[in-house]
Amino acid sequence: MKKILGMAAAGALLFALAGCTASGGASADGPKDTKDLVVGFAQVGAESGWRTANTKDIQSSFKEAGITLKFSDAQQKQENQIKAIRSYIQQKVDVIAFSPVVESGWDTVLKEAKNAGIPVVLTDRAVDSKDTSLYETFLGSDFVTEGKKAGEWALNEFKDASGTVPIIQLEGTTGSAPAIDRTKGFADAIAANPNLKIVASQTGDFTRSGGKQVMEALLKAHPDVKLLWAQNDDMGLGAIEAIEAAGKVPGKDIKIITADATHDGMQAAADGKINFIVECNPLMGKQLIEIVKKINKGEDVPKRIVTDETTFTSAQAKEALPSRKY
Ligand code: GYE
Repeated sequence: MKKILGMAAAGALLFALAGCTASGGASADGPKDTKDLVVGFAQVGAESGWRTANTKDIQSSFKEAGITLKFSDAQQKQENQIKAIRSYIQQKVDVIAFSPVVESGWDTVLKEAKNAGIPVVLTDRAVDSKDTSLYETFLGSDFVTEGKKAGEWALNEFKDASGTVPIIQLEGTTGSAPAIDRTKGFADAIAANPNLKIVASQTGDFTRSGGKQVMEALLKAHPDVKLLWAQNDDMGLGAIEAIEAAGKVPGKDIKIITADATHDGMQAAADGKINFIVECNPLMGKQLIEIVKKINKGEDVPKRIVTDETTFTSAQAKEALPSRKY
């Protein structure tokens, strides 16, 4: 028994070593046919319009490319994502891609993937692992820049204010890269004018119901609020319902900035209820497939791939709406 276990351990060690040296993830037998590739994708959940668009784009891009995609929805729970990743390791998929719900706590499972020789691609959200060899690349937005763009619009909008401008911030999922980074970018930008003051900042978990509920409570505590910075469209849309129910006019009595630029957000901006949207592009399917193909061929992939993004005022949203893809 001892001997068998010993052999198994030696085998595992060899396997681990092989995994560590397989540069770029190409197998020892050379690249596979694209149609034989299997990718496991561990999605965050279905919390927002952005996420729905992201899922749809990834699924349809893989279908189009003829690459098998195993897909799981973690319902915004890290433990479910970890389970999904472990099952992809067991199934020996060729590449694992996932959008980490929060930044911390991934090292163990990422090491398991590395030891099994399965390359990992981060899409959309980052991890805070110090060891960057645990993943091939991170494909996604620059969330600090997004927060900065939101803050810069606020700076300009309230540049002539003589007194305090009370701001409510609805944060995304606590501990997630977009919540951490958008908070930072916004704070850095508005620091240029001490009149701009965040009087309340709470999470709405990137959902419409979360945004509505939190805004209802915060409006009671801060009836003089002049600006809402909701870190995604869905929370902004939920907050708009709360603002209207409180007898105020969104976009006028309370100016509103959101992030994402999904269809529903852009519609609200075109209607004048949202004043400014910072775009965050969920259409990552094609880029992810290019990355998977490169990994399969053993080609180098840049460690960070940033998606291109813009911003929309109400007028620009009205113009762009008919041609929006999500
Ligand atoms: O802004 C939000 C979604 O990670 C960029 O997650 C993504 C964010 C997006 O729930 O709507």
